[in-house]
Amino acid sequence: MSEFKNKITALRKHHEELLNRKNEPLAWGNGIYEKYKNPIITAEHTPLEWRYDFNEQDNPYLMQRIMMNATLNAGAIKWQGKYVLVVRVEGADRKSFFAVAESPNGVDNFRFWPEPITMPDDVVPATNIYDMRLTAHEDGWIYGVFCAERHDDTCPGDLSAATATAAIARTRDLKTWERLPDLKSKSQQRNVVLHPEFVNGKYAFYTRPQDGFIDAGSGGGIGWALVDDITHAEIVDEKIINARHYHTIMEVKNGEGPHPIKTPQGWLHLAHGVRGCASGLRYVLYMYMTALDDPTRVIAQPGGYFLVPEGDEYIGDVMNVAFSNGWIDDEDGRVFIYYASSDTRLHVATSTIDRLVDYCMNTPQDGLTTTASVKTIMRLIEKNRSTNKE
Ligand code: M1P
Repeated sequence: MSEFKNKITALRKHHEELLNRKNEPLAWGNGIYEKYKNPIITAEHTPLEWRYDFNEQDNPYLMQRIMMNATLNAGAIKWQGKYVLVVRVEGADRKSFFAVAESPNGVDNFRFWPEPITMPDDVVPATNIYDMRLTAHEDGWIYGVFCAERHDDTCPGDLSAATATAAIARTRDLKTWERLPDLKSKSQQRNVVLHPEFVNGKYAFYTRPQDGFIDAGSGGGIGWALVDDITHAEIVDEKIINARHYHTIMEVKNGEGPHPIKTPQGWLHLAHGVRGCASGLRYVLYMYMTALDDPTRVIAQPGGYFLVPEGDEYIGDVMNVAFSNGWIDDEDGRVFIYYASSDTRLHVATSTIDRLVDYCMNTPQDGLTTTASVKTIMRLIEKNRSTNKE
């Protein structure tokens, strides 16, 4: 065999070993969920055919002709018995695109489908698209709501001025996507999520109004808006349902993660909160619950964060970021939480509906002052003293 063919064989073997690598839960977590030893999808998991030209004449050095930078912020769905992610893949050219990866068990053996998604453009094409939230809606369609980023042409001299808009597409097979017009809104929008059920006969969106591309500014938190026609979606009334507060994990920004999971006790929400510090912005995940009869009424809000970047997760393209826009609630009550670390690679954490509801209902709320936090700790100490006496 030629040296070139040997190199290809070794490359394919190395790639297969990575794709087939078993994952294991880490010991000694927090009891709320288990994190896992390995990331589930990295840039190295992308198919070799997307990166290498295997023609010896054209690529004698077997170089990567197209490099991949990151695999992050994936929408998630259980589909035909498989754990399926619509991954945000980012090339070395900084453009993100969507690609489907599936696993037989949700924690390892993720494999990309052979081709990335070709997403149709809206009337005004976007420069970049990312962070799809998947919703299997009761109308029968699977919707993907994602951010469409365009240059802000009101600032012609500023090459980093951009606008964020919520884009909407729908599919029945995750392969062919019908693009609908972008969500019309007075403000910029990112982290927009479609609720899975009709509310008062309308489509319901979790929103995140923001003053600028980066700054949430006067947008007070996670919002909610009802829309009559998803094929011409427009926000007319928007109300904030999960507000930001001073000196909390979501002081600067927050945003809905995947669509909430329906449980007998209420809707279970996963979201991200952002605060500023000397090393930049810190993105962490948090949870809350809303009432079944009114998904805008918060019934539980555990204080502080739920999941943060730890160890190697802290390092990457955008440091100190944990972000999630996909989770799967399985038939047996297990929940697979897919999160990205530092905008670089994807991980899974596993829990159950029961544990997550318990976490939401029984974790003390943030009292918003040091005095309140110490009182909360003291109450637990006293409780443990009386338990230990029994
Ligand atoms: O870089 C961290 C995250 O920043 C954005 O989130 P938000 O809109 O809340 O600031 C998104 O661009 C997200 O993709 C990214 O992970």
